[in-house]
Amino acid sequence: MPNATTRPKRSRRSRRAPREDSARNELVSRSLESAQQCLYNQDYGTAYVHYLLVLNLEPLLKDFAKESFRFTLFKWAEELDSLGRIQDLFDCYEQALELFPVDEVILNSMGEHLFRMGFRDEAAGHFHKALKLRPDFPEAKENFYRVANWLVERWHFLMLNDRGRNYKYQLAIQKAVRGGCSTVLDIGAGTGILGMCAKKAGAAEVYACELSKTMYELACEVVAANDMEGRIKILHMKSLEMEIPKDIPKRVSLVVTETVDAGLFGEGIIETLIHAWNHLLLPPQNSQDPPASPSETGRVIPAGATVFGMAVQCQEIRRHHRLCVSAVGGLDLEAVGEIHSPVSCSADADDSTEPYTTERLSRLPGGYTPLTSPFRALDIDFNDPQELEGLCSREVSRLSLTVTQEGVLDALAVWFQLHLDEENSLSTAPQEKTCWEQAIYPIQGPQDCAVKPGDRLLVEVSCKDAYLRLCCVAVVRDGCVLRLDSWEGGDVWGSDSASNPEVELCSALAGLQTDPDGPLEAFMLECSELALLNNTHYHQNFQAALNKLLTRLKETRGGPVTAEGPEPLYVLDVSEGFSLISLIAAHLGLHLAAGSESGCGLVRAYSSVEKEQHQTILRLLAQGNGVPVEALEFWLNHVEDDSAVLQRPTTEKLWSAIVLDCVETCGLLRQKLMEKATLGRCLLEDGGRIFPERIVIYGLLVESDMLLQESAVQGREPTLGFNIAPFINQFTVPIHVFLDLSTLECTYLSEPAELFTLDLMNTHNNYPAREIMVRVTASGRVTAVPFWYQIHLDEEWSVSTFSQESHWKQAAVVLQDPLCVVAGDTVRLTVQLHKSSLTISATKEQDAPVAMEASRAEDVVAMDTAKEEGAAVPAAKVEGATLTYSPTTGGAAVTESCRLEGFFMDSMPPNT
Ligand code: 44T
Repeated sequence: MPNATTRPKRSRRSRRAPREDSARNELVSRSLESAQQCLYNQDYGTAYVHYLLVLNLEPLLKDFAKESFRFTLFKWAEELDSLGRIQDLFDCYEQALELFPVDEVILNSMGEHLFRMGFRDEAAGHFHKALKLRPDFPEAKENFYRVANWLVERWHFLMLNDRGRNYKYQLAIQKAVRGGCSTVLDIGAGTGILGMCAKKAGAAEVYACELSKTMYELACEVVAANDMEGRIKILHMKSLEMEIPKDIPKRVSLVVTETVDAGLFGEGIIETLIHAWNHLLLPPQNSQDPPASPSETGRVIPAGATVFGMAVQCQEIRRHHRLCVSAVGGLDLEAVGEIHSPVSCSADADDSTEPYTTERLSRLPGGYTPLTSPFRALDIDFNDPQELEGLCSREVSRLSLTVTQEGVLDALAVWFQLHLDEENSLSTAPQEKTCWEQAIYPIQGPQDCAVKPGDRLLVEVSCKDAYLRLCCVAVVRDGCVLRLDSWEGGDVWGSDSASNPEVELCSALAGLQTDPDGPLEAFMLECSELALLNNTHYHQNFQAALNKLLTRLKETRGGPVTAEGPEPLYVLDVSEGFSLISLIAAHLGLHLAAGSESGCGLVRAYSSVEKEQHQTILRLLAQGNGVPVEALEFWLNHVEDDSAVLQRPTTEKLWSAIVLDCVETCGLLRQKLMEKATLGRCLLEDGGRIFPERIVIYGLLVESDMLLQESAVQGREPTLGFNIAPFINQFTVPIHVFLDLSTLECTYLSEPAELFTLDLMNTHNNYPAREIMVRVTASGRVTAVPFWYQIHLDEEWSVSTFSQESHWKQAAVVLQDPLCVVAGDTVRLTVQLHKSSLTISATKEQDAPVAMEASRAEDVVAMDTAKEEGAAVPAAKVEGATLTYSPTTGGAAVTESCRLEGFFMDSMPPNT
């Protein structure tokens, strides 16, 4: 316990304290003693109150008592958290930060609580502050890198690096201002660039509003750095809340905005502009009236947009949005019927679904095939308030498109042209060299919808809840109609004898009434969960590795044979999200028990899927595959209340296999992986295994401008003449996630190299840094080191996170100072794993400084040894050892222990 029993040295000041202070000193000293005593007794709440009193009365003790105070705070916060006293918890942190406003450990710890409660922006703000105070604070770094995207989304960098876009906006703004629009409002200011353009072009009054707090603060910094402080009024609010004259004195003549997403309307531009026309803009120029002075009318940049669409075949989209396999890992999936992703435009889509997702078509692994020519889906004039208001009440428009290419209909892809004014426009089309993604409207349905040239697709275009929706409702072939909205598979081509396309279309639509019984209930899984379910290789390898282990355990097992059959083998799957592994194990158990009396099989599998729908899918699949209900349990159903979590199981039973979910879809190792492995290992029976047993991290050197562009504003030149980069680049993070390495535009500068090995059967919490020499195979600038994982289930079976079928993306460390190399050079990579976050630095071998001080390396090794000894206690004793697990590495670790204890408790099989 830090400092708890040491007495403070008397300071000079207190020796000279006047007599009237003696009563206070007495109180301080007694409270301090009480605090220490309570801390010793683990009465953290009382200890905390005493410390508060002491430090408020005698701030000079802050240095001396800081460690104990933090420790008390973190322990008390854990208790408050487990009691659900969230408001009290945050009140305590607020008090603590009043005493220690620049304490990075407290800030970071509060950030972690905020993050877990779902306050992501606020959490990110705390991590950022902690990191500013101590840039090398590993816990804050890891936390910040994981959430920086919430604070400043990565596309800000892309947009600022997109010179074409910047230039066209500048031209359009200049033209409008010089043409007489003298009062300007920038809606969704971001870094403030468009407002600054207007000011520079000579606008008399410029206002800007921005709803994100971080972006607002950034815009203020940027505007001040460009000597425009006081000349542009920036408001931290949503434009919809702005009022005249409260926020701006009078209506403006120009609104500039780029509040558009890949689906055009997703950032709310329709509502934003309707409100702006009603409340913030001068009246529009009426086309029937003679032209009025630009200073008396209002206008908007962009002036309008045209939306285009195209039907595509794309395997990558398909496997993320629909179930594409009929069996995996020995399980027949027929029993479950239709499963689709939460992206749906169908009429019965509810709140849990989004109408579209976004992808850069040109970067989809495996590519895509256009099935129709691009078609015009919608035109919208942002300078016509009536048109904007009418948009959502507008009739659904129906289009009939001719299929030009044979293929499977997987999605409608959508992009647009943004008309800034009559002369300047931006396009987000897939073939454009821009940073824009396209909106993807996947086709849902239980089976592939094969189309061929000459078929016609019936597409409905509408605007509901301010989202643009495109829905392919039917395919018409040779006068027959295949409805896609209520299709249950099989041959449902309705007959339609008309040959005239117009008649054909109308009668096709007439046949589109919904089936009165409605379609069968379809299940929903997240896109990454669906891609995982579709990954046959992954399940096959798990099945093989589990089978090997379970067969061996069955053979080596003596043990009591009860009346119900042999003592079962316990398998725990602690995967996050939906997972079939527990069911695969239970299913294997049936075969292993073949011949015995037990109808239940040899395996009791425990799944940690939480969602009711997920449990239903697993139950249906169990039923469909002959797995009895008793063989599959939902672990979290046993933990009904907090007290159950804290109850200590008395059973002696241990697990035969524990399946850990090691890598997040984004390409990073899961947080707390090492701790989970350490604990998990202690809960294994003799001969039991953790899956995976080992993870090997691979990486290679690449030159990729794209990765640089997405991580920071590049180049030394000011952006449109403004000084912006140094401010926004504070939010640069050196790790790029959700990367599709197979389609990244880049040059490979080396072969893949083994960077690191994590041995989960023998985990460390701190590994010493490792150095790898990589031979350069091509000349260029090393700008990034993409990395991925080979997940070894056992000696024989493994899965890679970098494969066509994988549901994982890759990640990359981006080097802001590229390393110039020529073929034949050697690059020294220093790879450090702290908890579950990887840092990589690269130097050229000949000018490489000594990358690590020897003493530091020794320290790390020494720490490892100590931790290992603790972790290696025999299983029977570990129960107790883990309960008293008390981390010593500061706030982050302290808050972890609570959850780890929870995990430990959660992971014991229940009493039998
Ligand atoms: N993403 C494009 C969206 N805002 C672009 O807080 C293209 C995505 C994209 N502020 C890859 C590439 C790209 N009042 O800071 C944001 C937002 C703010 C408002 C005040 C309002 N009514 C609003 C609405 C939004 O405006 C800023 C820009 S919004 C989206 C821009 C590069 N992935």
